[in-house]
Amino acid sequence: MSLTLQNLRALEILDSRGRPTLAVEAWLSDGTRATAQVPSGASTGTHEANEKRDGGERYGGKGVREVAGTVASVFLPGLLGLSAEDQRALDARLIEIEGTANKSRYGANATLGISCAVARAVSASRREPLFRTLAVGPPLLPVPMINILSGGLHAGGNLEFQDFLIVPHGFPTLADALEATVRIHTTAGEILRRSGYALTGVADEGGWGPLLPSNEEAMFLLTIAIAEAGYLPGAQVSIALDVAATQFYREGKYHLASEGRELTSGQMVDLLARWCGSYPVISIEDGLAEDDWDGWAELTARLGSVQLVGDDLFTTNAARLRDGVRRKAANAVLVKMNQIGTLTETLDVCALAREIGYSAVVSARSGETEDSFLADLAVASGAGQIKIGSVTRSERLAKYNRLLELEAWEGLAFPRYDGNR
Ligand code: 2PG
Ligand code: MG
Repeated sequence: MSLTLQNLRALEILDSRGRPTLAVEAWLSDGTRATAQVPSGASTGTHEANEKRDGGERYGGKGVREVAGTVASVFLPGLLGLSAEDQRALDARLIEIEGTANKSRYGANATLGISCAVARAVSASRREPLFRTLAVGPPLLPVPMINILSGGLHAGGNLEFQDFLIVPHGFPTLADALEATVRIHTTAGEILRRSGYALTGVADEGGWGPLLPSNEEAMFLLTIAIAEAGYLPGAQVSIALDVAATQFYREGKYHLASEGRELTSGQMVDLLARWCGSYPVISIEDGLAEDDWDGWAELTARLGSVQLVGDDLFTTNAARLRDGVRRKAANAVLVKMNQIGTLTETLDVCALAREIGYSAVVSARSGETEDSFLADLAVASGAGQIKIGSVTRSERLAKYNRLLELEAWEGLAFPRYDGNR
Protein backbone atom coordinates (compact mmCIF):
# COMPACT_ATOMS: atom_id res chain seq x y z
CA MET A 1 0.00 0.00 0.00
CA SER A 2 1.45 3.34 -0.91
CA LEU A 3 2.15 5.75 1.89
CA THR A 4 0.96 9.25 1.11
CA LEU A 5 1.10 12.60 2.88
CA GLN A 6 -2.26 13.41 4.45
CA ASN A 7 -1.70 16.47 6.59
CA LEU A 8 0.86 18.94 7.88
CA ARG A 9 0.81 21.40 10.72
CA ALA A 10 3.47 23.61 12.26
CA LEU A 11 4.07 25.33 15.56
CA GLU A 12 6.31 28.10 16.84
CA ILE A 13 8.60 26.61 19.51
CA LEU A 14 11.86 27.86 21.10
CA ASP A 15 15.44 26.91 20.30
CA SER A 16 18.41 26.55 22.66
CA ARG A 17 18.91 30.33 22.73
CA GLY A 18 15.26 30.98 23.54
CA ARG A 19 14.58 32.15 19.98
CA PRO A 20 11.52 31.04 18.06
CA THR A 21 11.86 28.22 15.58
CA LEU A 22 9.52 25.76 13.89
CA ALA A 23 8.25 22.31 14.76
CA VAL A 24 6.42 20.59 11.90
CA GLU A 25 4.19 17.54 12.17
CA ALA A 26 3.48 15.28 9.19
CA TRP A 27 0.56 12.80 9.04
CA LEU A 28 0.64 9.88 6.67
CA SER A 29 -2.14 7.84 5.09
CA ASP A 30 -1.66 4.95 7.53
CA GLY A 31 -2.25 7.27 10.47
CA THR A 32 1.45 7.70 11.43
CA ARG A 33 2.38 11.14 12.75
CA ALA A 34 5.87 12.48 13.40
CA THR A 35 7.48 15.85 14.08
CA ALA A 36 10.76 17.53 13.26
CA GLN A 37 12.26 20.70 14.73
CA VAL A 38 14.31 23.23 12.80
CA PRO A 39 17.74 24.62 13.92
CA SER A 40 18.98 28.19 13.48
CA GLY A 41 22.46 29.72 13.16
CA ALA A 42 24.08 32.89 14.53
CA SER A 43 27.26 33.13 12.45
CA THR A 44 25.32 32.79 9.23
CA GLY A 45 26.80 33.11 5.75
CA THR A 46 25.43 35.58 3.20
CA HIS A 47 24.81 32.79 0.70
CA GLU A 48 22.66 30.64 2.98
CA ALA A 49 19.06 29.95 2.08
CA ASN A 50 16.75 32.41 3.77
CA GLU A 51 15.37 31.83 7.25
CA LYS A 52 11.94 33.44 7.30
CA ARG A 53 10.81 35.44 10.33
CA ASP A 54 7.53 37.27 10.93
CA GLY A 55 8.95 40.70 11.78
CA GLY A 56 6.80 43.00 13.91
CA GLU A 57 6.74 43.21 17.69
CA ARG A 58 6.74 39.65 18.95
CA TYR A 59 10.18 38.28 19.90
CA GLY A 60 11.78 41.39 18.44
CA GLY A 61 10.64 40.41 14.95
CA LYS A 62 11.99 36.88 15.21
CA GLY A 63 8.64 35.14 15.69
CA VAL A 64 7.66 32.38 13.27
CA ARG A 65 3.89 32.10 13.84
CA GLU A 66 3.11 33.37 10.39
CA VAL A 67 5.79 31.14 8.90
CA ALA A 68 4.17 28.21 10.73
CA GLY A 69 0.87 29.19 9.19
CA THR A 70 2.25 28.90 5.65
CA VAL A 71 3.03 25.20 6.20
CA ALA A 72 -0.70 24.41 6.12
CA SER A 73 -1.91 27.28 3.96
CA VAL A 74 0.78 27.43 1.24
CA PHE A 75 2.63 24.10 1.20
CA LEU A 76 0.05 21.50 2.20
CA PRO A 77 -2.32 21.98 -0.76
CA GLY A 78 0.53 21.30 -3.19
CA LEU A 79 1.88 18.27 -1.29
CA LEU A 80 -1.31 16.51 -0.24
CA GLY A 81 -1.54 12.96 -1.53
CA LEU A 82 2.09 12.80 -2.71
CA SER A 83 4.06 9.67 -1.95
CA ALA A 84 5.79 10.22 1.38
CA GLU A 85 8.40 7.65 0.44
CA ASP A 86 9.69 9.51 -2.59
CA GLN A 87 11.65 12.17 -0.72
CA ARG A 88 13.26 13.50 -3.89
CA ALA A 89 9.92 14.16 -5.60
CA LEU A 90 8.45 15.62 -2.43
CA ASP A 91 11.40 17.98 -1.93
CA ALA A 92 11.27 18.98 -5.60
CA ARG A 93 7.63 19.97 -5.12
CA LEU A 94 8.55 21.88 -1.94
CA ILE A 95 11.19 23.81 -3.86
CA GLU A 96 8.72 24.51 -6.65
CA ILE A 97 6.05 25.81 -4.26
CA GLU A 98 8.59 27.96 -2.40
CA GLY A 99 9.49 29.36 -5.76
CA THR A 100 12.76 31.27 -5.18
CA ALA A 101 16.42 30.29 -5.61
CA ASN A 102 17.37 31.14 -2.01
CA LYS A 103 14.00 30.25 -0.43
CA SER A 104 13.34 33.86 0.45
CA ARG A 105 9.59 33.77 -0.21
CA TYR A 106 8.35 31.33 2.44
CA GLY A 107 11.65 30.36 4.01
CA ALA A 108 14.08 27.45 4.23
CA ASN A 109 12.93 26.90 7.82
CA ALA A 110 9.46 26.00 6.53
CA THR A 111 10.72 23.74 3.74
CA LEU A 112 13.24 21.98 5.99
CA GLY A 113 10.70 21.33 8.74
CA ILE A 114 8.35 19.69 6.24
CA SER A 115 11.09 17.71 4.53
CA CYS A 116 12.38 16.26 7.81
CA ALA A 117 8.95 15.62 9.36
CA VAL A 118 7.89 13.54 6.36
CA ALA A 119 11.10 11.48 6.46
CA ARG A 120 10.65 10.81 10.16
CA ALA A 121 7.02 9.81 9.66
CA VAL A 122 8.08 7.32 6.99
CA SER A 123 10.67 5.82 9.34
CA ALA A 124 8.04 5.57 12.10
CA SER A 125 5.55 3.96 9.75
CA ARG A 126 8.12 1.39 8.63
CA ARG A 127 9.28 0.90 12.22
CA GLU A 128 12.88 1.31 11.16
CA PRO A 129 15.56 3.64 12.54
CA LEU A 130 15.58 7.00 10.80
CA PHE A 131 19.06 6.56 9.38
CA ARG A 132 17.86 3.54 7.41
CA THR A 133 15.04 5.56 5.86
CA LEU A 134 17.49 8.31 4.91
CA ALA A 135 20.37 6.07 3.82
CA VAL A 136 21.73 6.57 0.34
CA GLY A 137 24.65 4.15 0.82
CA PRO A 138 26.25 2.14 3.62
CA PRO A 139 25.65 3.78 7.01
CA LEU A 140 28.72 5.15 8.77
CA LEU A 141 29.05 6.33 12.36
CA PRO A 142 30.74 9.77 12.31
CA VAL A 143 33.85 10.86 14.19
CA PRO A 144 32.83 13.97 16.12
CA MET A 145 34.63 17.31 16.27
CA ILE A 146 33.68 18.71 19.64
CA ASN A 147 33.75 22.27 20.87
CA ILE A 148 35.76 22.82 24.06
CA LEU A 149 36.49 26.58 23.92
CA SER A 150 34.14 29.07 22.27
CA GLY A 151 34.61 32.56 20.92
CA GLY A 152 33.05 34.90 18.40
CA LEU A 153 29.29 35.28 18.16
CA HIS A 154 28.74 32.20 20.31
CA ALA A 155 30.48 33.63 23.38
CA GLY A 156 29.84 37.36 23.37
CA GLY A 157 32.85 38.26 21.22
CA ASN A 158 35.47 37.32 23.86
CA LEU A 159 37.76 36.15 21.04
CA GLU A 160 37.44 36.45 17.28
CA PHE A 161 37.97 32.79 16.42
CA GLN A 162 34.70 30.95 17.02
CA ASP A 163 35.34 27.30 17.86
CA PHE A 164 38.34 25.50 19.34
CA LEU A 165 37.42 21.85 18.99
CA ILE A 166 38.91 18.44 19.61
CA VAL A 167 38.74 15.41 17.34
CA PRO A 168 38.99 12.26 19.49
CA HIS A 169 40.09 9.88 16.75
CA GLY A 170 42.33 7.45 18.63
CA PHE A 171 39.60 5.42 20.33
CA PRO A 172 37.97 2.10 19.50
CA THR A 173 34.41 3.29 20.10
CA LEU A 174 32.40 6.48 20.14
CA ALA A 175 31.56 5.78 23.78
CA ASP A 176 35.29 5.82 24.62
CA ALA A 177 35.82 8.94 22.52
CA LEU A 178 33.06 10.75 24.41
CA GLU A 179 34.45 9.74 27.78
CA ALA A 180 37.78 11.24 26.76
CA THR A 181 35.99 14.36 25.55
CA VAL A 182 34.16 14.92 28.82
CA ARG A 183 37.46 14.52 30.66
CA ILE A 184 39.12 17.10 28.40
CA HIS A 185 36.18 19.52 28.73
CA THR A 186 36.36 19.26 32.54
CA THR A 187 40.15 19.57 32.56
CA ALA A 188 39.97 22.65 30.32
CA GLY A 189 37.58 24.24 32.83
CA GLU A 190 39.94 23.46 35.70
CA ILE A 191 42.93 24.91 33.85
CA LEU A 192 41.02 28.08 33.03
CA ARG A 193 39.94 28.57 36.66
CA ARG A 194 43.42 27.82 37.94
CA SER A 195 44.86 30.35 35.48
CA GLY A 196 42.54 33.04 36.81
CA TYR A 197 40.14 33.29 33.88
CA ALA A 198 36.60 33.98 35.07
CA LEU A 199 34.10 31.32 34.01
CA THR A 200 30.48 32.26 34.46
CA GLY A 201 28.90 29.46 32.48
CA VAL A 202 29.13 27.90 29.07
CA ALA A 203 28.68 29.48 25.65
CA ASP A 204 25.93 28.86 23.07
CA GLU A 205 27.28 25.44 22.09
CA GLY A 206 28.28 24.33 25.58
CA GLY A 207 32.01 25.11 25.37
CA TRP A 208 33.81 27.40 27.82
CA GLY A 209 33.81 31.03 26.69
CA PRO A 210 36.67 32.62 28.63
CA LEU A 211 38.13 36.08 28.15
CA LEU A 212 41.65 35.27 26.96
CA PRO A 213 44.44 37.67 26.00
CA SER A 214 44.72 36.25 22.49
CA ASN A 215 43.22 33.68 20.13
CA GLU A 216 46.41 31.67 20.26
CA GLU A 217 46.11 31.33 24.04
CA ALA A 218 43.05 29.16 23.38
CA MET A 219 45.12 26.86 21.16
CA PHE A 220 47.76 26.60 23.84
CA LEU A 221 45.25 25.91 26.65
CA LEU A 222 43.42 23.31 24.56
CA THR A 223 46.62 21.41 23.82
CA ILE A 224 47.54 21.47 27.51
CA ALA A 225 44.05 20.27 28.44
CA ILE A 226 44.34 17.26 26.12
CA ALA A 227 47.68 16.28 27.65
CA GLU A 228 46.69 17.01 31.25
CA ALA A 229 43.55 14.88 30.81
CA GLY A 230 45.90 12.01 29.98
CA TYR A 231 45.74 11.79 26.19
CA LEU A 232 48.35 12.12 23.49
CA PRO A 233 47.83 15.32 21.48
CA GLY A 234 47.91 14.41 17.81
CA ALA A 235 48.00 10.64 18.33
CA GLN A 236 44.71 10.18 20.17
CA VAL A 237 43.13 13.61 20.17
CA SER A 238 43.74 16.37 17.64
CA ILE A 239 42.52 19.93 17.28
CA ALA A 240 40.01 21.35 14.82
CA LEU A 241 39.23 25.04 14.41
CA ASP A 242 36.23 26.93 13.18
CA VAL A 243 37.69 30.38 12.63
CA ALA A 244 34.35 31.71 11.26
CA ALA A 245 36.48 34.42 9.63
CA THR A 246 33.59 35.99 7.72
CA GLN A 247 32.43 37.48 11.01
CA PHE A 248 35.54 39.63 11.47
CA TYR A 249 36.39 40.44 7.86
CA ARG A 250 35.79 44.01 6.80
CA GLU A 251 37.20 46.01 3.88
CA GLY A 252 39.77 43.43 2.92
CA LYS A 253 41.16 42.89 6.42
CA TYR A 254 40.69 40.39 9.23
CA HIS A 255 40.14 42.40 12.41
CA LEU A 256 41.48 40.70 15.52
CA ALA A 257 40.04 43.31 17.89
CA SER A 258 40.94 41.39 21.06
CA GLU A 259 44.58 41.47 19.96
CA GLY A 260 44.45 45.02 18.56
CA ARG A 261 45.64 44.04 15.07
CA GLU A 262 44.38 43.58 11.53
CA LEU A 263 45.63 40.91 9.15
CA THR A 264 45.56 40.55 5.38
CA SER A 265 44.51 37.22 3.84
CA GLY A 266 48.17 36.31 3.41
CA GLN A 267 48.91 37.09 7.06
CA MET A 268 45.92 34.96 8.14
CA VAL A 269 47.31 32.08 6.07
CA ASP A 270 50.73 32.63 7.70
CA LEU A 271 49.15 32.55 11.15
CA LEU A 272 47.18 29.36 10.44
CA ALA A 273 50.25 27.70 8.90
CA ARG A 274 52.28 28.55 11.99
CA TRP A 275 49.57 27.13 14.28
CA CYS A 276 49.51 23.93 12.22
CA GLY A 277 53.24 23.63 12.94
CA SER A 278 52.92 24.33 16.68
CA TYR A 279 49.68 22.53 17.62
CA PRO A 280 48.10 19.21 16.55
CA VAL A 281 45.64 20.80 14.09
CA ILE A 282 43.94 18.50 11.58
CA SER A 283 41.00 20.58 10.40
CA ILE A 284 40.35 24.29 9.82
CA GLU A 285 36.88 25.57 8.97
CA ASP A 286 36.27 29.01 7.46
CA GLY A 287 39.88 30.05 7.92
CA LEU A 288 39.06 32.91 5.58
CA ALA A 289 35.91 34.86 4.71
CA GLU A 290 33.02 33.65 2.57
CA ASP A 291 33.96 35.52 -0.61
CA ASP A 292 37.74 35.76 -0.20
CA TRP A 293 38.25 33.23 -3.00
CA ASP A 294 41.82 34.27 -3.77
CA GLY A 295 42.75 33.92 -0.13
CA TRP A 296 41.09 30.49 -0.02
CA ALA A 297 43.10 29.37 -3.06
CA GLU A 298 46.31 30.47 -1.32
CA LEU A 299 45.28 28.77 1.93
CA THR A 300 44.52 25.54 0.07
CA ALA A 301 47.76 25.62 -1.90
CA ARG A 302 49.77 26.07 1.30
CA LEU A 303 47.88 23.96 3.81
CA GLY A 304 46.24 21.33 1.60
CA SER A 305 47.42 18.47 3.83
CA VAL A 306 45.07 19.76 6.54
CA GLN A 307 41.29 19.38 6.17
CA LEU A 308 40.09 22.83 5.04
CA VAL A 309 36.34 23.07 5.51
CA GLY A 310 34.08 25.59 3.79
CA ASP A 311 31.04 26.57 5.87
CA ASP A 312 30.08 30.18 5.05
CA LEU A 313 32.15 29.62 1.91
CA PHE A 314 29.89 26.89 0.49
CA THR A 315 26.69 27.17 2.58
CA THR A 316 25.75 23.57 1.69
CA ASN A 317 25.14 24.80 -1.84
CA ALA A 318 26.15 22.55 -4.74
CA ALA A 319 26.76 25.48 -7.10
CA ARG A 320 29.15 27.14 -4.67
CA LEU A 321 30.88 23.83 -3.98
CA ARG A 322 31.45 23.38 -7.74
CA ASP A 323 32.83 26.91 -7.82
CA GLY A 324 35.19 25.94 -5.03
CA VAL A 325 36.55 23.01 -7.02
CA ARG A 326 37.11 25.23 -10.03
CA ARG A 327 38.99 27.77 -7.92
CA LYS A 328 40.90 25.09 -5.96
CA ALA A 329 39.45 26.41 -2.72
CA ALA A 330 39.13 24.17 0.38
CA ASN A 331 39.03 20.38 0.37
CA ALA A 332 35.99 19.76 2.57
CA VAL A 333 32.46 21.02 2.98
CA LEU A 334 30.39 21.66 6.11
CA VAL A 335 26.87 20.32 5.67
CA LYS A 336 24.04 22.13 7.47
CA MET A 337 20.49 21.22 6.49
CA ASN A 338 19.01 24.64 7.06
CA GLN A 339 21.62 26.39 4.90
CA ILE A 340 19.92 24.84 1.89
CA GLY A 341 16.46 23.86 3.14
CA THR A 342 15.59 20.29 2.09
CA LEU A 343 16.90 16.82 2.87
CA THR A 344 17.43 15.95 -0.77
CA GLU A 345 19.58 19.01 -1.45
CA THR A 346 21.55 18.28 1.75
CA LEU A 347 22.27 14.67 0.80
CA ASP A 348 23.06 15.74 -2.77
CA VAL A 349 25.83 18.00 -1.45
CA CYS A 350 27.27 15.04 0.48
CA ALA A 351 27.17 12.97 -2.71
CA LEU A 352 28.80 15.75 -4.72
CA ALA A 353 31.55 16.09 -2.12
CA ARG A 354 32.29 12.39 -2.44
CA GLU A 355 32.36 12.65 -6.23
CA ILE A 356 34.84 15.54 -6.27
CA GLY A 357 37.06 14.12 -3.52
CA TYR A 358 36.13 16.63 -0.80
CA SER A 359 35.39 15.36 2.68
CA ALA A 360 32.10 16.31 4.36
CA VAL A 361 31.29 17.24 7.96
CA VAL A 362 27.62 17.17 8.94
CA SER A 363 26.95 20.02 11.35
CA ALA A 364 24.42 21.32 13.86
CA ARG A 365 23.71 25.05 14.26
CA SER A 366 24.47 27.21 17.29
CA GLY A 367 20.69 27.49 17.84
CA GLU A 368 19.48 23.92 18.21
CA THR A 369 16.57 21.94 19.60
CA GLU A 370 16.16 18.61 21.35
CA ASP A 371 15.61 16.96 17.97
CA SER A 372 18.24 14.28 17.27
CA PHE A 373 17.55 14.10 13.51
CA LEU A 374 21.09 15.24 12.71
CA ALA A 375 22.65 12.12 14.25
CA ASP A 376 20.72 9.85 11.90
CA LEU A 377 21.41 12.13 8.98
CA ALA A 378 25.14 12.01 9.62
CA VAL A 379 25.08 8.20 9.76
CA ALA A 380 22.88 7.95 6.65
CA SER A 381 25.01 10.37 4.64
CA GLY A 382 28.17 8.31 5.11
CA ALA A 383 30.02 11.62 5.67
CA GLY A 384 32.09 10.11 8.48
CA GLN A 385 32.34 13.32 10.51
CA ILE A 386 29.92 15.36 12.63
CA LYS A 387 30.06 18.67 14.50
CA ILE A 388 27.41 19.17 17.16
CA GLY A 389 28.96 21.49 19.74
CA SER A 390 30.17 20.55 23.21
CA VAL A 391 29.29 17.79 25.66
CA THR A 392 27.04 19.96 27.83
CA ARG A 393 23.54 21.32 27.04
CA SER A 394 20.84 18.86 26.14
CA GLU A 395 20.24 20.16 22.62
CA ARG A 396 23.79 18.91 21.88
CA LEU A 397 23.49 15.72 23.96
CA ALA A 398 20.27 14.69 22.20
CA LYS A 399 22.47 14.07 19.14
CA TYR A 400 25.46 12.49 20.93
CA ASN A 401 23.14 10.23 22.90
CA ARG A 402 21.39 9.16 19.73
CA LEU A 403 24.78 8.30 18.19
CA LEU A 404 25.58 6.24 21.29
CA GLU A 405 22.33 4.33 20.78
CA LEU A 406 23.16 3.73 17.14
CA GLU A 407 26.63 2.49 18.06
CA ALA A 408 25.39 0.14 20.78
CA TRP A 409 22.07 -1.03 19.42
CA GLU A 410 22.54 -0.92 15.68
CA GLY A 411 26.07 -2.27 15.84
CA LEU A 412 27.60 0.53 13.78
CA ALA A 413 31.40 0.60 13.89
CA PHE A 414 33.35 3.72 14.91
CA PRO A 415 35.62 4.56 11.98
CA ARG A 416 39.29 5.32 12.17
CA TYR A 417 40.01 8.89 11.20
CA ASP A 418 43.28 10.66 11.79
CA GLY A 419 42.79 13.61 9.50
CA ASN A 420 45.37 12.46 6.98
CA ARG A 421 44.32 13.50 3.51
C1 2PG B 1 29.25 27.17 12.53
C2 2PG B 1 27.98 26.97 13.34
C3 2PG B 1 28.01 25.83 14.26
P1 2PG B 1 26.25 28.89 13.51
O1 2PG B 1 29.69 28.30 12.30
O2 2PG B 1 29.80 26.21 12.05
O3 2PG B 1 29.14 25.88 15.11
O4 2PG B 1 27.58 28.16 13.98
O5 2PG B 1 25.14 27.91 13.60
O6 2PG B 1 26.09 30.05 14.45
O7 2PG B 1 26.48 29.33 12.09
MG1 MG C 1 31.28 27.42 10.90
